[in-house]
Amino acid sequence: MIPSYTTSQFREAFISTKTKKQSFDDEVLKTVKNVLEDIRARGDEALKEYTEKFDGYSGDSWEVTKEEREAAWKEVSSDVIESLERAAANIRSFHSKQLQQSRMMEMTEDIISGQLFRPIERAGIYVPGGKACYPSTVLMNAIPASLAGVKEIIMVTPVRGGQSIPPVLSVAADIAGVTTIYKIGGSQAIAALAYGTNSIPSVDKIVGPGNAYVAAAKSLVFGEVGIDMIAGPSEVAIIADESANPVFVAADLIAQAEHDEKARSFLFATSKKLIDETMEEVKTQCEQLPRKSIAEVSLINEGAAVLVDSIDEAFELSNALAPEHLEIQVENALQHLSKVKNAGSVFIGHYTPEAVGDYFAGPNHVLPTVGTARFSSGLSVDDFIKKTTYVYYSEKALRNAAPYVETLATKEELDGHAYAVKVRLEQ
Ligand code: HSO
Ligand code: ZN
Repeated sequence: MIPSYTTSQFREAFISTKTKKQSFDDEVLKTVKNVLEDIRARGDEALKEYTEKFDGYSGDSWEVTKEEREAAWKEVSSDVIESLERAAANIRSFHSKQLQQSRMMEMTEDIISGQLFRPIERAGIYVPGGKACYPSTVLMNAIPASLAGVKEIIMVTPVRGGQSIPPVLSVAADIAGVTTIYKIGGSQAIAALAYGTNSIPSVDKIVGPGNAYVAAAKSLVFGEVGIDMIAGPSEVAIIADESANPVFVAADLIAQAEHDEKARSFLFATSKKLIDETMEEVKTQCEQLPRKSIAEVSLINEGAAVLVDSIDEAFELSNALAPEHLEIQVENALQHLSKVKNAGSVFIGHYTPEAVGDYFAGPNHVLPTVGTARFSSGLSVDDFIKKTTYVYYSEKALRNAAPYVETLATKEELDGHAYAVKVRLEQ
């Protein structure tokens, strides 16, 4: 069911810059531009119209009230609450170690320099409400923000065919420290967060996944507000040798594929036997899968199995691809970790399925996709922190620096700069 590729065919199809480009459909961009302009111009009035039209919600207030948030807890079963709380504890523990103190780089009598680390004031978290309604994503987005010290964490999510949001999202929001939840979604919600309306405050940065409209809206408001990333389809690359269990490998390829039709599942294996057995397993396991039709489309259209000559060749391929998730299912897997150059998150050994990281282990599951792990990283506390540099010079220090600053300023024909130094030393 998963097509076979040679290494060079795989490179051509998935790694070449020609095939990797992420772009938005013209129609989507046009629609989103209109929505953004409309919300900027007409605020709440436009937001109400779009929310009625797209989400079927006609209420006058978008905020999920304290009472609604309390009531949600009674609608979610205790095993789900316990699992969310345990996952949250692991995510919190992992991310808390990313926190850094403001620091001084130099401190003498005459020169002090350093960096101030300050949280952004207000963060907006987009949580999809359609096919992909993931409470785990609420935890992954809000916990780093809360640890960073963001005062207001504003979550937006659309209602689904009614008046309220899924209770489990509200419970996850409480566990993760979300301050306010608004029942809005789509590009109109991104516009409201970016520009602010009378009832929705503008934020400094918007994070979280969404459909093509949400992604396009985030890319268009970027610059006026920060964004985390433009996420493409989710992907996994599995490096496997003959020690791998085809049942496990197949399960992980399918777990990726069930996300959506565009999800990408790749296997780089050193053993033909493993590939053949994995293919058989994929067929068998897909039969039992409730999301069989999604997974099959994804595996057939977007998947790939590549027979490689060696584990090292598999790593070369994987580094060139820069997958969002990389699984290393080979003997002594931990010893190969140092070969990873480009990947969003790595899952090591036969008993570390991506699923344990998606929900529970602690690292973030909001990760760079479609090769962007070459230059960017998964969501972390850093996404919610600004690093302001500072410097102090005494008169003596300025005197020592003056000739060099003046020379460079003169070279750049910026006499005003040179004078700003000179005038202080002349007095
Ligand atoms: N694999 C997804 C995250 C996720 N999986 C959420 C299940 N729920 C992207 O990393
Ligand atoms: Zn997943």
